[in-house]
Amino acid sequence: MRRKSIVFGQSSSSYTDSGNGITFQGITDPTYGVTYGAVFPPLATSGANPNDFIGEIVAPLAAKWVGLALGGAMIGDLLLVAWPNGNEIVYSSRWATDYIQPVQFVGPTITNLPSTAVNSTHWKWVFHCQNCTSWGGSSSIDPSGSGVWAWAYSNVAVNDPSNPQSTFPQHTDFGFFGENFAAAHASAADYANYLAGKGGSGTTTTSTGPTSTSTTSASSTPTTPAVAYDYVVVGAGPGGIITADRLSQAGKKVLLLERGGPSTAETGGTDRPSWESSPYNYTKFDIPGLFESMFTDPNTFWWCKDITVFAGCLVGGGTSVNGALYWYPTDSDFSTTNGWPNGWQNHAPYTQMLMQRLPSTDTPSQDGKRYLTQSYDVVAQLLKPQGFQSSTINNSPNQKDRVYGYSAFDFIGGKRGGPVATYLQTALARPNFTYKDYVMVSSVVRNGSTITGVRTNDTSLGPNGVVPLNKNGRVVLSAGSFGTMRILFQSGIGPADQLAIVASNPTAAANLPPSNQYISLPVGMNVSDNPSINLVFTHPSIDAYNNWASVWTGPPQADIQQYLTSLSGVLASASPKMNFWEALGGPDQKTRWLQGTVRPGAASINTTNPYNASQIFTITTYLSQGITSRGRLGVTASLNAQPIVQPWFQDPIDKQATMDSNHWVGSAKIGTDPSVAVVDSNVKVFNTDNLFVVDASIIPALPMGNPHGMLMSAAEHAVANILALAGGP
Ligand code: 6FA
Repeated sequence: MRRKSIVFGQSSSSYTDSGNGITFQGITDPTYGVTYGAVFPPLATSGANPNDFIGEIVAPLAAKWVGLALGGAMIGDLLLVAWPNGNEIVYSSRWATDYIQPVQFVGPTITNLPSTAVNSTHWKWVFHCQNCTSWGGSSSIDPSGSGVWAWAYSNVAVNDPSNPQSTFPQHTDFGFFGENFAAAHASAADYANYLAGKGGSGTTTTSTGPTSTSTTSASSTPTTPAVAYDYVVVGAGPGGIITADRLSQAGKKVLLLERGGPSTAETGGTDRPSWESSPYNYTKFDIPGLFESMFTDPNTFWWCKDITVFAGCLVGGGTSVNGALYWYPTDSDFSTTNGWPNGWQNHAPYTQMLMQRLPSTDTPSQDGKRYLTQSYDVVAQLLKPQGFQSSTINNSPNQKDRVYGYSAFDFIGGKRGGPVATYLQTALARPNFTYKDYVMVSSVVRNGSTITGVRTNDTSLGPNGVVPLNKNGRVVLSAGSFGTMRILFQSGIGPADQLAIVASNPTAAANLPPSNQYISLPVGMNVSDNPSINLVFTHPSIDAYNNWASVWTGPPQADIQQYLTSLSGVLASASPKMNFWEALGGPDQKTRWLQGTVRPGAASINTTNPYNASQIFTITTYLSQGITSRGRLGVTASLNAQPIVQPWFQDPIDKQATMDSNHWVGSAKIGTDPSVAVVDSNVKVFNTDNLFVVDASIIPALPMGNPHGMLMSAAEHAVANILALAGGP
């Protein structure tokens, strides 16, 4: 059926490129400043229309590669990709059968036109694309109508820039726009001039064209009415997965949306090390020993590229990429002293629910043995004389003063486990639960205090990508400390200065509610993260495991065999081997807690003194519960999320007691007073009827240990409160 009208965040318009005199129909993406345009020859007066067009991509040098999908979808679509290499533009046509590396596509004939160039600020690809209006898929270009084009952008360079068929990492970002082909026709004379490298008369001819039927991309257009849900949960990190599982268990109709793609093999992930072959199927995210490689690989598609600190953008969120250190919460983690409102102190039933679903282990190797324990032994010798006691830490969570023990993890069966291997799997088995990945939520749609839907970049979910809610339906934001903050800002909820930044971004501004509906709340304030210091030592007994440098490309053969055949050995655990805690007094009479994490190897060494690199180990010391310093998170003009006031050592006494830990909490803090908190005791956003937050951002102050165990207990409690709160679906 012919698509009559589609409204997008951005629709094409006519512009003339002063550099080449060509009048294109296209857009400039406001976030990255990339221009995409096309111009077609005149429509045929009889017979088939021409199958070519002239296109251009003009991008700042920050764009390492840019792509266009000519049917608006990645799969089964003609994809064009280009990047600069020195003063040349390298390009190719590609095809993808899944959300994987697109491969060479033979069919189109692409020729560079003379205005293709690279200068000191931009690169410009101007090209003639022949045999480019159909490609044998379910979509095609109707030169007399309109369609959806998708762009892809990356700030990470391709792997072999001189090779048009180079592989490249997953795009940093992507988006859609409406392309009005009918308005994109040049006169025959102008088109001929354009092909010859001359400008035209500067006019384009607009044709309404014949009204014949055409095929368009099914994946970019809603072909059926949008499905409404009781609950839409945004973000499949630990907070979102637990929330979505419990809501669907209660019989609610639940949609879980995740901006990234698969992680472990169970979720469809395929990023496997070269040293592993069939029948084994373990990805980087499955094999605990590959944790350290997350930070050293060239192709880091798992990190969110629009957040300036480490954050996981794939199913599982942080729990698919983190060190998986897993601590059952202490009672003090949920105390009023630690900022929790009344009603949250009895965490035990929720922690029990968590432990039942996800027990911890301090012997992740499946043969029951511990490996690479030399650093544990050396540090134990240091701690014992100072009165530290050894303990199985998660057996007595409240006993933390001068205690050390083997590191505990939420690995399962020698592989990464966490909420993805447990809660997500039970949710996926329910017919009332739907999971969609590669869906980016920008804002909630609201009418005053009532949320009516969730705005996404996926137009198959509803008109303009808006997912509607059932009667009394609710939205839960679980996009993490940075992601939730950005969605709130783009929904007109937050401090005035951050809403002003959103209002000055043309794409985001179009979706803001009227300013008299803005909700002023301290989103992004009150943020903390553990200040930490890495102390690097050498000791003759240490095996630094080549500082984990070859673990992705080629760890020792014996370790590979042991892991693949029995899920045992060094590779069955992440790098940490020991943890310890101590309570520190301060001149302000407050107790601050110090956590230590001990591991072979070292991430950063800054010394001019000689040392034996094969014998290094690290003690990371963090300040955790009790620190008083707070920072602030916010967005840049292009809406990248970032810390705007660093949270470490704002209070000099924090500093006196003892530097980034990726444990960000507090940007949508829970509390009872909307002047200092963002969500109430039921995790409902103040001054809204049906908007909730369940992720690390609600945590008012750092817990005793690495936070995701405590966060998952809080998520169990939060979702129970949401279900118990009257007025829902
Ligand atoms: N915590 C621990 O307890 N132990 C550790 O060992 C540990 N290590 C690390 C670590 O090594 C790194 C490198 C990082 C980054 C974190 C670590 N943490 C550790 C912290 C822990 O992982 C986090 O505290 C925890 O994952 C926070 O869980 P949340 O549910 O609050 O948020 P996530 O960021 O995990 O998940 C958010 C999800 O939403 C992501 O999947 C993201 O892709 C998705 N999302 C974001 N914006 C979205 C949007 N607009 N639309 C759709 N989806 C979106």
